[in-house]
Amino acid sequence: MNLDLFDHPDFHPHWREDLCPGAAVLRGAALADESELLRAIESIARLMPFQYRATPGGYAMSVAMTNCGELGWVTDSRGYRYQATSPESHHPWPAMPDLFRTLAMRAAREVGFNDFVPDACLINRYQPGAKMSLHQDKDEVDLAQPIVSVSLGLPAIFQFGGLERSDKTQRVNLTHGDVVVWGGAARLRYHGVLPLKAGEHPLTGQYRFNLTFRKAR
Ligand code: MD3
Ligand code: FE
Repeated sequence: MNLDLFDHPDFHPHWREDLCPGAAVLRGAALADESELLRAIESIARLMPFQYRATPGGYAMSVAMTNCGELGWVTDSRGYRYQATSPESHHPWPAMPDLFRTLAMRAAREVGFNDFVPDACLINRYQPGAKMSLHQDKDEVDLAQPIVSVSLGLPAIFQFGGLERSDKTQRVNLTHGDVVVWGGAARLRYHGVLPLKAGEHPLTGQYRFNLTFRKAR
């Protein structure tokens, strides 16, 4: 009989890397749920297809997006905002799967945000070349609540800056299964994602998915 924990197929250790006060990477924290998370993304995308939205300034985003939960993040010529329905179908976003909510709440709690209950989950899909320019997340009402992000599929280089756009940025590799909690002093820091390098991931093919969980209202 083999009692070695590391030989158990469902045992996934994860470890914490603090980036700065308020921001911590939980490396591998989503690995135990990888298949279920990806199946859920597929079923959400069947109901609410990924869209390439336009920035308020009229640029087409290279990242395709959909949402689940009570509120979804959207952008168009009228601006950035959260809304309860899809701009295309006017239907409510699919419910947030319990697994998503539980994973996000557990991660936030591990970093000291004990009352985080997300009401919005933005699902970003990157293909080779897709990027996200340096920005702040400030469309949420309560900036004391953190944001939790889950990376799946191809790896990305994340840029983490300061409170001013011109502050120098550090690069952080985000790979399949990483969960990051961004709160406190890190909450309003500029951040972005460098153009995705082409590759083939055994579970997601040419894509990277990122789930961002927020308390929007
Ligand atoms: C740091 N998404 O959707 S998640 C976004 O990988 C977004 O798709 C990126 O930035 C992605 O807005 C990065 C990591 C993240 C999210 C929110 C933050 C980092 C953050 C808020 C403050 C500081
Ligand atoms: Fe962001």
